[in-house]
This record gives sequence, structure tokens and C-alpha cells, in this order.
Amino acid sequence: MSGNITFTMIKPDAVKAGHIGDIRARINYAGFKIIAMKYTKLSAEKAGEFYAVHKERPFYGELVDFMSSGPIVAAVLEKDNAVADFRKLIGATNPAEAAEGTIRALYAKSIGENAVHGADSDENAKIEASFHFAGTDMHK
Ligand code: 3AN
Repeated sequence: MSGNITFTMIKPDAVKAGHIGDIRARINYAGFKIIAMKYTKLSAEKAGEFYAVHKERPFYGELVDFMSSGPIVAAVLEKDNAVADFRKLIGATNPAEAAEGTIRALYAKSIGENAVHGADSDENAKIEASFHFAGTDMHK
């Protein structure tokens, strides 16, 4: 049975710190199949659009500046129960509260610079995947 999908980004802090390979390996070991992946950089405009749901939050400006500050890795991952299992793998938004062994506990610096993004619902996973990838760029 093929699983459902989630969307992730390895954020500028983790890319800068050289953690792309380690994070990618942990994603694979946890049973996720990479069906699309690219090394890219978001413009401030694109980052603002991606995080538009957070527009009213006090940290929105900081978030947009950070997410457009350097290259990222965007990817679409497939697994049964992908969204929930991936959020478990990455841990809580605030790395200080993230469970031991989770990606954010291992690699994140702070609540703002928290190493990875994970979609929070099946619906958002699909929206976020198509924000970054054409259907022809996803290979199951
Ligand atoms: P998650 O990424 O765990 O779903 P959200 O959706 O609450 O968390 O927040 C989206 C992003 O906004 C986070 N990944 C983080 O980078 C940033 N963020 C959330 N809360 C804060 C905060 N209090 N201060 C700075 N940045 C924040």
C-alpha cells in the first residue's frame, strides 16, 4: 500500500551548520521515501507567501527574514501516516521541549531557528508540496 505524503524543509540554520546529510539519513531511517527534493533558496516574497498563515503573529517578520536568509532543502516525503509520524520524528517547535533523539532536539538552535519544517495536516502537506514542486517533479 502506498502511503500518504508530508512536506518538509531543512531550514537555513541546519543547512548552514552542515546537517543536510544527517537529517536526510534520519528521515530515510525512519521509513520515509523521498518522492521530491531540491536545494533552493526562498526569496523574502516567497517565504512570506509560504508562511502567510502566520502573518498576524509577532514573529512573522523574523520568520520571513530567517527563511530567506540562506539556502534550504525542500522535500516531499511518503509514508503511511506521514504527517503525524514526521512531526513525531522532528519533535516540538521549541527545541528545548523537543523529545530526546528528535531532529529538533539534535539540530535546532531555538524556536525560531528550528532546523526543519513539517506540514501540520494532510491538506497543508499537499498545498505546500505544490507550492514548491510541479506534479511532474514528484516521483513515487
Ligand atoms: P511548527 O513549525 O512546529 O508547525 P508553527 O507552525 O507554530 O510550528 O510555527 C511555524 C514556524 O514559525 C516555526 N517552525 C518557527 O520557525 C516559527 N516560530 C514559531 N513560534 C515562534 C516564536 N515564538 N518565535 C519565533 N519563531 C517562531
